[in-house]
Formats: sequence, C-alpha cells, structure tokens
Amino acid sequence: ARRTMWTTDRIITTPYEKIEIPNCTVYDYVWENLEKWPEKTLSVCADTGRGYTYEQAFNLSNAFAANLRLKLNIRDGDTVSMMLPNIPDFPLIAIGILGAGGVISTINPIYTAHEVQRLLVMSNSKAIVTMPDKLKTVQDALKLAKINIPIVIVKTNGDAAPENTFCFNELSEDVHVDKSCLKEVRRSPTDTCFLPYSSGTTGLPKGVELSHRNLVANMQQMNNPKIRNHMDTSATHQDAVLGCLPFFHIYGASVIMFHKISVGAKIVALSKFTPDSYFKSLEKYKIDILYAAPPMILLMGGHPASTTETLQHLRSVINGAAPLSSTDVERFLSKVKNGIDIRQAYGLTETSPLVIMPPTGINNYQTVGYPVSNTEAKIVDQDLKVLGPNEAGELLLRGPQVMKGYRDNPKANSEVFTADGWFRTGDVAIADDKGLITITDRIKELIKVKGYQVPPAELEALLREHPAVLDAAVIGIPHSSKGEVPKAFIVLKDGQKAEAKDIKDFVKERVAPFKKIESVEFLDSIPKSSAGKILRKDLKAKYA
Ligand code: 4UU
Repeated sequence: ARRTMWTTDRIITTPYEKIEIPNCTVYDYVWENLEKWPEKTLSVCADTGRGYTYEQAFNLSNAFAANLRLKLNIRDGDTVSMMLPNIPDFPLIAIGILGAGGVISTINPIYTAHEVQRLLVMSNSKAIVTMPDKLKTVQDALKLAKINIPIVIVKTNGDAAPENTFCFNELSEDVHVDKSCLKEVRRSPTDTCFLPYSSGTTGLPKGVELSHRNLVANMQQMNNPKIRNHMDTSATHQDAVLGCLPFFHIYGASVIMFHKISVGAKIVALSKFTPDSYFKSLEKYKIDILYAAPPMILLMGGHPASTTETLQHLRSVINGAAPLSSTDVERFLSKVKNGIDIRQAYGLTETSPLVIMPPTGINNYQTVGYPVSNTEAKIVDQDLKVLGPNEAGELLLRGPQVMKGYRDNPKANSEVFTADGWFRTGDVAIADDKGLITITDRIKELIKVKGYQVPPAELEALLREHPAVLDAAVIGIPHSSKGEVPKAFIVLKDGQKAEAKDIKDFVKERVAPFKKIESVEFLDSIPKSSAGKILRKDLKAKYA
C-alpha cells in the first residue's frame, strides 16, 4: 500500500517529485524547444485547416511583437486585451504580447459591450485585439468606458481591415520590421504576464495577477511523468490536442495553449463549437489527448455522432472546471475501447490553474487526486481550524502557481489569503486516509454554468438597475446538462409591477447568453445577515 500524503500537522503533501522552477519568462519557456521541431504544426483551424508551423508562428509572433512596440507604442508592463474565439492565430498573438513586454488580458468574445467595458477599464488596457464581427461591440464598449485605445483586427478572410484599426495580419507578416526593439524588453519572472478575471469567493470579477513564474511553475508541474505519461514529445512524433475549451479561460490558455506549445504538440483550434464540428475534429485530426469540461463528456456519452469510430484515437481525457457525473463517464466509457485514461483535474484561475491531479492509471474518476509537485493542501473548518482524513471542509492551498493577488484589491486579497499565506479556494473537499482529494461542494457564491464563471454579484448589480427592482439575490440551481444555472429572487419597489419575463429579458439583453437568468421568484425581502450579507445558504436550502 502507498504511504499517506498526510503530515502530522494535517497537511496533504504531494506524491510527485519536487521540481526546480526555471528562472525565466513564459515567452522563453514556450519557445525553449523550438529548434527541436520547427517544422511541426503549432496550431491549425479545425474547420479550414489554416495553421502555422512552430517556426512560422515564432517569426510572425515576433514581428507582431515588434510592431506592438513600434506602431502601437506598447511598453513593458502594458496590458493588451484579447477578445477572440479559438483561432489558430490566438497563440501567436498571446505570445507576441509577451514578447513585446506586455501583459495578456482575455475577454470572452461573446460578451456584450456592457461586460467588455468594465474589463477594459479594470485592466487599463493599452490596446485590444479582436475579430471583424466583434468590432462594433468593442467600439461600443470603448464609448461606454470613455476610453480610446488602438484596436487590432484579425482577418481570417481576404476582406480589408476596417478604417482606423490595425490589422494583425499586416503587423505579423511585416518582414521588414526591425525586431531589434525587442532587445529592450525587460521582464522579470515575478512580473505579471497574464491577467484573466475571476470573481473568486465573492463579488464582481477581479483581475487575477499571474506572474511568469506562476505559469512557468505550473507548466513544470504538468510535466511530471506520473501525471502526463501519455504525452509523446519526441522530435518525430506529434500529439494532437483539441483546442475546444476557450483559450480566453485559464484552462485553455495555460493547459492547452502555453503548455502544449512548450512540448511541441499540435493544437487543433475549434472556434465554433457544434456537436458536428466537435466529433469531426476528434476523428479527422486524430485527437490523442482531450482536455474537457463536463458538457463535453455528456455529449460523448449520449450524442448520436459519438461513435466508437469518432472516439477511436483518444488515449487520455482530462476533465476540469466543474464536477464530473459518474453516469456521464460510464456512458462515455461504454463507447470507447478499454484502457482509455480518464481523470479529473482540479484548478482555479487564481492557481494558474492546475493544483490537484491524479496520476495516470488511477482508475477513479471521482477523485481529483493529489496536490501537484511543490504544492500543499489542507482542509479546514469555518474557523480555519485544520481537519483530518475523511472530514469535509474548505480546501486551502499553497504553491508556486498561486497568483500574486487580485489587482488593486487589498480587501479581496486579505479575504482570500490567510495570515500565514494559504489561499482559500471556497470549495469544499474531503481527503481519504492516503490523502486522495475529492471536491464535494462549493461554499463560495460563484455559479458555474457549463464550467463558465457566473458571479451572482454581477447579476444582482444588474438586476438592481431595473426600474421596478428594489433588491435582488441570485443563486445557482442544479441543471441536468449545464451543471448549474442562475435563479433570481426579486423584491419589487412599492407600487411597481414586473413579470418574470421582464426581469429575464432585462438581463438577457445585457449579458452573454450563458449568464442568463433561468428562473425568477418574487419575495417580500431578501434574507440577509446582520452585516447585510445575502444569506445564500438559506435561499438555496429553501428554493434550490
Ligand atoms: C469540481 O475552472 C477553472 C479551472 C479548471 C481547471 C483547469 C485546469 C481544471 C483542471 C485543469 O487541469 O477555473 P475557474 O477559476 O473558472 O473556476 C474555479 C472553480 C473551482 O473553485 C471549483 O469550484 O471551478 C471549480 N472546479 C471544479 N469543481 C474546477 N475544477 C473542478 C473539478 N471538480 N474537477
């Protein structure tokens, strides 16, 4: 029997060997092996086959970086926002921003102008990269925010770039650009390189400051042979990974994009998810390794296009972002050949993201495994008192991949870090005698719809803008295919009338489709603590 990972202080330690963290930037890290495989494919569009070799990507990305400095005046530490679907150019742009000394911030391309403007202001973005069909949303967002920054457009067809915009294709294909300006870039591993947004345990989305060191550490942690022994990184073979999860989210950005480039994999970018395009891509590109969220496992278990044939190339499937249902896994397993590796990993935007993962061959898809290298976990009660094996409590973490903090937000930082430096996940976990961890619940207010973050505070603030609404509260309620969906509780102003449909429509017009309110209930008052905090637990117990 394996020894336990519990220490006498009730800390859960890692069974994976300790790693050295290279003292370099993400830019250096991803290109480190470039010379081994310049001819390999870095990224390809699942739909059209348009793509780049590693060498092409390196050259175009660097020309783009130089032009970011020369033509857009981007300087060390400046943030550049990316509002793009999963196109094969995405990695070139992201790494180009880093090459120019910039910080990447990502925005979901289906966000409305209302949602985009807040993120652009918060990140203090100096430029934004987007697609022609999002230009109007971005322009509206800039108007709402009363800011004026250069817009870079990525063209995927031959159309001319709109007036008053820069064109990514021209900036990157500019063979005459003087790249010597890139030698002036000064980035230290402790500098922020990625600024995604997360609501964390409470409130509105906040900028998550991830340093080069955070991401480099996490990529080294993913490289542990016990975790990733399905990857073949020889110079002659190339594993294909499906880029189906969004690159704007930490899971897609770090695990699929940056890490897979560092190991020379082929990233098959799926920009528009339909069951048809999904299954076609799995088969056509012989996808070896699939990073999934629960809706994909559900689809593979039940969709008519999901056949032993379409799934024949899969060797390893990793689920993350939301809990996996055993029924869905079993349905999926009934369609594939024996011996497929299916595991759950656990991570957060705030932790770069990977923190807990089982070794290959674990043959248990309930657990999320053990803390990765150089990472410790503990489970605590409400008073932060440490708990032992088989006791459920809040999961706390410590490791080199944990974020520097939320940008410009000392209050949120003091809430999420304990006095002795542990990061509070807001998730409930239980660990067995060996230290094998299972996520059992979420105590933070965050709602996850198909694995996407929906912060109730954001919807509540929006609902209070409705002329008839006095007060509002939002919770997540279980949903058969989406995991959870938002439900709103509304207190109307005296003498005001509104139907559930008015409330739903009001929200729908202002937010991305996945955030829309599924059900509305009218109350006389919202249950609150003496400190004025919404008692979500009570609402959940009573109505969910
Ligand atoms: C139950 O969802 C993510 C990151 C997911 C991820 C990334 C790389 C998982 C594995 C991996 O290798 O980030 P966020 O910030 O959007 O959401 C974080 C929250 C967690 O706090 C938890 O509530 O998402 C939930 N979550 C999970 N819940 C993440 N993974 C799991 C999981 N089971 N496996």
